[in-house]
Amino acid sequence: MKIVKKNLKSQVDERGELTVAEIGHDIPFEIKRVYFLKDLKTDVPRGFHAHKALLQVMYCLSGKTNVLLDDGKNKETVPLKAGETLFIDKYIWRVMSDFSSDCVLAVFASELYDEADYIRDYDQFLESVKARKTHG
Ligand code: T46
Repeated sequence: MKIVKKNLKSQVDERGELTVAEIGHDIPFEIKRVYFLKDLKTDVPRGFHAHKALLQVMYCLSGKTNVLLDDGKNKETVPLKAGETLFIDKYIWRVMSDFSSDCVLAVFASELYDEADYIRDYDQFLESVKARKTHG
C-alpha cells in the first residue's frame, strides 16, 4: 500500500498564513464535495468503512489525529498533523482516532455523498477486495 502524505504549500507573512491546494498537484482529482470534521470526541474513533469509487484527500487544518489505512492485506497507521494531507484511495478501510482536542479536518472528495458507495462491514470489505483481485 502506497501512503501519499504531503504538506500543502503555505505563504507566511506579517499578516498571517495562506495555504494552497491545487488540483493536479495536491489533489489528484476534480473536487465535487468538501466536508469538515471538528469538535471531535478525542477518544471516539470514526470511519470504519471503505468506499467503492470515492477518492479523497484529508487535510488537517489544526491539531492531529491518526488514520489507519487498510487495503485488506496491509494496515498502516498514519499520523496526520496540521498542514498535512493524506490521499485515501477507493477500497481502503479507514479509521480515524486519537483526535487532539483542537483537531479540525477538511476532506476533499471526488464524488457527491452517496451512501451506496460505502462498505461499512469489514468482512464484506475483505470479500470485495478478493473479488476485485480475482476479476481484475
Ligand atoms: C470518510 C471519512 C474520512 C452526509 O450527509 N454527507 C456527507 O457528505 C458526509 C461525509 C456524511 N453525511 C452524513 C452521513 C452520516 O449520517 O453524516 C453522518 C456522519 O457520517 P459518517 O458516519 O460516515 O462519518 P465518518 O467520520 O465516520 O466518515 C466520514 C465520511 O463519511 C467518509 O466518507 O471517508 O469521514
